[in-house]
Amino acid sequence: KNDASRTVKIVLAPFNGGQPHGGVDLGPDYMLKHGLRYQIEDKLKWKTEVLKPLEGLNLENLKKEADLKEKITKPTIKRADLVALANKKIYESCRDGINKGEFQLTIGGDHSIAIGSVAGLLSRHPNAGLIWIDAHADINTVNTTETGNLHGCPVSFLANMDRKDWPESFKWIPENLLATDKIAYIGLRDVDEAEKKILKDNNIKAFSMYHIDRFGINSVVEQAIAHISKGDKDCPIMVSYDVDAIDPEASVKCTGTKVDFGLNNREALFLCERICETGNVVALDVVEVNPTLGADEKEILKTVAIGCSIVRCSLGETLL
Ligand code: HAR
Ligand code: MN
Ligand code: MN
Ligand code: MN
Repeated sequence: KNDASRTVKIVLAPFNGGQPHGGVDLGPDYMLKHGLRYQIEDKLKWKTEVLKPLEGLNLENLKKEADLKEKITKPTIKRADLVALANKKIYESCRDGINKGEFQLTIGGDHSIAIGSVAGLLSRHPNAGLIWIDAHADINTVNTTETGNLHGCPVSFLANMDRKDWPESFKWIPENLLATDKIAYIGLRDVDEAEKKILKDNNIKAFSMYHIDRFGINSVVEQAIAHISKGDKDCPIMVSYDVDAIDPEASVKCTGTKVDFGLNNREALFLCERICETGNVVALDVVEVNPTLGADEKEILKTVAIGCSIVRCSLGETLL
C-alpha cells in the first residue's frame, strides 16, 4: 500500500491546450508557491519528488501554430495533436517515473491532462477504480463534443469510446485501460445531453448534486467507493479532482467553467478525507485551478488554498 514508502511523486502538468483560457497552466506554480511541498513534507511527513514531463516542450508556440492552422481547417476537436502529445509525455512519466508503492500526484493544468495521468496510473495498477469529482462529466467523445474543447472529453478516451474516429496522435492510449464500471462521478451539475446518454447507455455510476442533497455526502462517497472497488477491500483508488466541483461562492472562483450550486468546502474536503481513510488511494489529480481568473488576491488565495487542502486531506491530514 501507498503508506509503505510514503513518497509522493508530484507530476507537474502546466497545460492549458484543452480549453480556451490562458492561465490554467499556472496552477502548479501557484500551488507550489503556496507551500504545498512544505505542507506535504513537514506537516504530513511524506517525501516528495517532482517530475516535469512537459519541460522542453514549447507549449505556447505549439498552441499558436495549432490555432493558426485550425482557423482555416476548423476541426471538430481543438488542438488534438498538441493535447495528445502533452498527454503522451505525462503518461510516460507516470508509467515509468513512479514506483508501484509511491503516490502519484498530478497538478494541472486543464482536465485533459487526466488522459495521461489516469492512463499512467492504470499501467501500474490495472485494477484501480476512478473517482471523478467534477461539476462536469468530461465524457464527450470526439463525435459528441459541442465545444471541441478536449478537457470536456478525457473520460471517453480513457474508456476507449469511439476509438475508430480518434486522430492518429491519440492511438498510443492502450485499448483496455478503464472499464466503465470502474468509474464513479461525484458533484455533477452541468452535463451535456449527449453525455447524459453516454452515462445512461453505459450504466455509469454518477452522483450529481441531487444525490448529495438526497443522500448526503457520506452515503454518496461510500456508494462510490463500494461501486468501483467491487468487493475488493484493497482495490486501488485514483481520484481525479476538478476544483470546479466546488461551489464558486464557497471558495472556487478561479476556474474556467464555474457552475453554481456545487460542493461546500467541508463536503469538498470530506470526500478526500474519507477516500484516504480507506488506505487505498494511490493517485490524485488536482486540475482547473486558473489563478488569472481571480478578481483579486483573495479569490486567488481561496482557490489555490483549497487546491492544496485537497492534496493534504488526500494524503492523510485529519482534523484530530
Ligand atoms: N461539457 C462541456 C464541453 O464538453 C464543458 C466541459 C467543461 N469542462 C471542464 N471540465 N471544466 O470539467 O465542453
Ligand atoms: Mn473536469
Ligand atoms: Mn469541470
Ligand atoms: Mn449543498
